[in-house]
Amino acid sequence: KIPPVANPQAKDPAAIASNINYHAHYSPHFSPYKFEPEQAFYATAESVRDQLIKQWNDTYSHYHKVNPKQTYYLSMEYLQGRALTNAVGNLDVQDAYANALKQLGYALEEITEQEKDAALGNGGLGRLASCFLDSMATLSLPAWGYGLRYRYGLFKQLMTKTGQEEIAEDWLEKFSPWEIPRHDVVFPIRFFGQVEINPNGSRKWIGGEVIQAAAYDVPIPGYKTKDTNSLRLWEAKARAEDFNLFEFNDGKYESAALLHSRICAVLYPGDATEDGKLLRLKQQYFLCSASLQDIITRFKERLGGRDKILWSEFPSKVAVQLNDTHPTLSIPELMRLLMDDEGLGWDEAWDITNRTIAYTNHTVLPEALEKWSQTVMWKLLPRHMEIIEEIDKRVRYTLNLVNGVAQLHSDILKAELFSDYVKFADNSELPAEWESAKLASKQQLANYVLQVTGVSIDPNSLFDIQIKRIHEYKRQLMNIMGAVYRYKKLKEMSPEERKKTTPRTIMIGGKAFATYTNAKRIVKLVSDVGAVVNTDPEVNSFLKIIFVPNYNVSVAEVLIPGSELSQHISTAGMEASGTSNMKFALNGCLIIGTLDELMLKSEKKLVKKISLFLVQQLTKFLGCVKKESKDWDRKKWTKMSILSTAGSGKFSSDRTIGQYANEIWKIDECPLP
Ligand code: 26Q
Repeated sequence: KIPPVANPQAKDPAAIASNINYHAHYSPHFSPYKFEPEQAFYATAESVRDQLIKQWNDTYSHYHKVNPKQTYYLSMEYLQGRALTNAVGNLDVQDAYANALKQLGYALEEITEQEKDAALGNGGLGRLASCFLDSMATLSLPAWGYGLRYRYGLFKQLMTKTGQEEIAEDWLEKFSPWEIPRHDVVFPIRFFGQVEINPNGSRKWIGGEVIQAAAYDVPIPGYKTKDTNSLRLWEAKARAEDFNLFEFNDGKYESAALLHSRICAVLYPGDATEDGKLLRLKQQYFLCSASLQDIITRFKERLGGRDKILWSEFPSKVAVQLNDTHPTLSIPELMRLLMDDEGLGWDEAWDITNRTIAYTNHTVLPEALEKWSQTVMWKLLPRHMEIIEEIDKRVRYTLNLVNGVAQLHSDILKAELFSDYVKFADNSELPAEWESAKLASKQQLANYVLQVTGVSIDPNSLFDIQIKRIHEYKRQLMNIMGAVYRYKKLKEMSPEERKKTTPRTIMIGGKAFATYTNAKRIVKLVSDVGAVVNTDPEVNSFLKIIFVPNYNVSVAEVLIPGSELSQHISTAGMEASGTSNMKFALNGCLIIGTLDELMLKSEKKLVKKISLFLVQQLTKFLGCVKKESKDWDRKKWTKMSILSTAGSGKFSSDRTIGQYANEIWKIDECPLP
């Protein structure tokens, strides 16, 4: 009964329903005779995209006209998760779409669940990049993300009898309604080859192999603003002229051009320790070169009517932020482009590069820093190696400032900060409303756990959660040992004694790197311990242990709101900052964290080495756990929960990005009128 109408700016539910119906009929991805949830998702997403594209185009023309200083965030990873809920929320059309879908016979939640997570990242670093994109748009900042369009993102974790199995996550299996292929944006990327020295002394990188970087744009809407920025993802393509058809006819199908076009095939799934592999290095250079060529092209397009390029103005138009060491080849690449292509001298190029590029560090683990052999580097990027050696010579003895992800601020939770909020938390109606909101989230989480594991958990038990990549330094092992201890204690108790304990549901989730044997053994151990405890009728109403499979952004969106206690128990000195800790705190969850000596002694430059033994730590850990149970007096816990949310404003990524904009990038907002 609903007519299909192409009305991209539809705002009321009936018009939106018509637009969804239009896409179901005229977007050529599916048979128009089917309108099952999957088709309904794609048609809905395309309808939402209509709205995004208008704003996205307007934003681009606005930036083009105003020509503000713009930030470019370069990251090898973006953990975007699902886009539909985020888009309807940010466009403020959630109710309208829910209504429209109702007219078409669906609930919005049923449709949003159809979407696959875009998991082009591993963990904290990738998710931080995605949060930052969101905040940059929300704050109306002229700021874009650059990344790679991996054909396969992070693997999907399947739990089998033998533990974790990895299967490819085909996020592009059908297609992504959120990307716009930009056939007009293509840059050549060179690998290997040699350096040619001209009679005037200038140098040029020639020969080797050249492939194409092709752009795909993902619109990033902000919250309560029309500003819609871009995440530009590069895909590798072979150039037609590089196909040697004679060779191809001879049966040589694995031409260099074809091999190179696989650069973006897969995201490297290692989240901390990985050896330098040639393909990874190629990926990194591919991202840096394509993005910088694009940035320079845009700078030249926006000269404001002048025909002379004033390179000294470059840092007042461009800020580049490097997400960890992964895109640091941007530094010699910008130097190369400025010197070899644009003809600048070293000093001028170095001054521009220094004033343009900033770097954020995400790890304190030395083994997590990628190392490349000089032989490999000289072969793949000969001109860059010359530049790197020159930089090394010149800056070896100068101090360079970088910013870490976390400010060491041990006094943040001091009593004075919280004291302001005490009245607020004691307000008579608030605690009851707070508890009922938390209970509703716990119920949703319990439903989800039942759906994916078949185990039913009690929403009235304490929900104790540890979700993160599985790593020895993150000590999921200590957590599960604590759970085993708890189980043993419960077994020793009399039924009366058991009734006096606080019922608890321990949930652990996370992916283990495929070849990280110990991490995989921990995953298996957690699920095996769960299998014993959960089926023990004597204790299973007091303790349940769940391994939550396939932890990803969407799963986090269910787990974090339902949490009451979360575990951040990494070995002291090992975690750069953590990010989910802040999301838990914001959601009124109490966190148990490592007392990090390094943090307490941050003012002293030298910290004595602390050795840790698991057993010693476990005792302390169990001490904490005992205290939590005592605190599990509803009133007190609710108050702490309220204070936790109230005190976490500082950890908003909007605040972080606001500070980056002022202090590092020196960019202003550029809102659409
Ligand atoms: C390196 C080489 C080869 C292949 C992959 C990698 C690689 C990939 C991902 C190395 C590191 C990562 C991801 C690191 C990460 O997520 N770090 C986390 O970043 C958070 C945000 O700053 C911090 O809060 C966490 O403490 C830190 O662990």
